[in-house]
Amino acid sequence: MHAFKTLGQFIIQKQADFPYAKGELSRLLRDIGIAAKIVNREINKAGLVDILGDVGTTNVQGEQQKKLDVYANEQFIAALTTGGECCIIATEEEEEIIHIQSPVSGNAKYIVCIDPLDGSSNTDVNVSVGTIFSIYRRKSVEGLADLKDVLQKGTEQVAAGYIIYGSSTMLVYTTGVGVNGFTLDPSIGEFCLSHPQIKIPTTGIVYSVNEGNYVHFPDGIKKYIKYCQVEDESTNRPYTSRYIGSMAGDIHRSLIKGGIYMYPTTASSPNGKLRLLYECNPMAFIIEQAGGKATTGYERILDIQPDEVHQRVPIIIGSIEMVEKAEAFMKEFS
Ligand code: AHM
Ligand code: MG
Repeated sequence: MHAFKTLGQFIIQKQADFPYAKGELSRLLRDIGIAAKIVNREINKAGLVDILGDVGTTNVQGEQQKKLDVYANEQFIAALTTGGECCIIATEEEEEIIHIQSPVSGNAKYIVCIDPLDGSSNTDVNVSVGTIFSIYRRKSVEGLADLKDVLQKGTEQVAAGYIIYGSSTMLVYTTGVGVNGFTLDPSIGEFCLSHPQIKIPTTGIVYSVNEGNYVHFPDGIKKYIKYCQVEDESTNRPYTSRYIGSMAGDIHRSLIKGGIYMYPTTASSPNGKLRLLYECNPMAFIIEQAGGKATTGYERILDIQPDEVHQRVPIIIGSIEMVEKAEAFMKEFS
């Protein structure tokens, strides 16, 4: 008989990595896995029911909210609230952090930063979207946790992960001891371990960037893109270009096959587009844990001290040799 391991079984087994853990983090990860399955179900039938398109409201960054954005946001908040392990949620969809003050979570010790549905402009056209999350332990010891507990450096993350709702649905996460990937088996409704101990190749042949913004990129990025396009047999150039427009999907491809993903500064986004707390930090933690690298071009992503919840940063992330090459171009030309 083919033995498989479910996410739930794996999480419990891995609790042994944290001898003093009382199981709260395990329960928190389990809750996220359950919400992901509910969101997955809704995304799968999105074409069938009246759930595509805009709600007509805008979120804190002035972007049109999609019905599925709102749905996913509600599901993750509900799962984290009832789970009782989380005291604050910071979500892309809400300007203010959410204090969970239910009797069970009044003194809970974890903070969750989450982008409930990333790349959601892709849902109307049946292209992969994702959920990205990051978990911190609260630092304050007395009273209610507050904003300071949320504004921690990425190096303080205790866990991070993403879910891709793609041709199959996958959950990938790290607790700081390697990266493991699980694929949802729809016939049994369980995430099953399919990609144990993922290591990102040290180099690859794919670069991923929205080249439509080329004229607005810093010179270092422009020069690096040109480098990717030059013919050179010894380094397998010209590289291939791939861009889904769904961060989790684009970075997942690099994680499995090797590659580089960039969202640099542009004229319209002088700090880059992607958010530090619930997009860049979790992806950076995962990629570093798999042996890759994540930088702004000048600074390690995980070392940035956040000043605000929805802060944006430029990012270059992926296979270590490719990221270091892009960094060298940034140093020389930008
Ligand atoms: P979102 O959180 O509003 O969905 O935006 C994040 C997404 C990323 O998944 C993706 O990599 C990027 O935005 C694409 O942006 P662009 O369309 O500017 O290339
Ligand atoms: Mg997003």
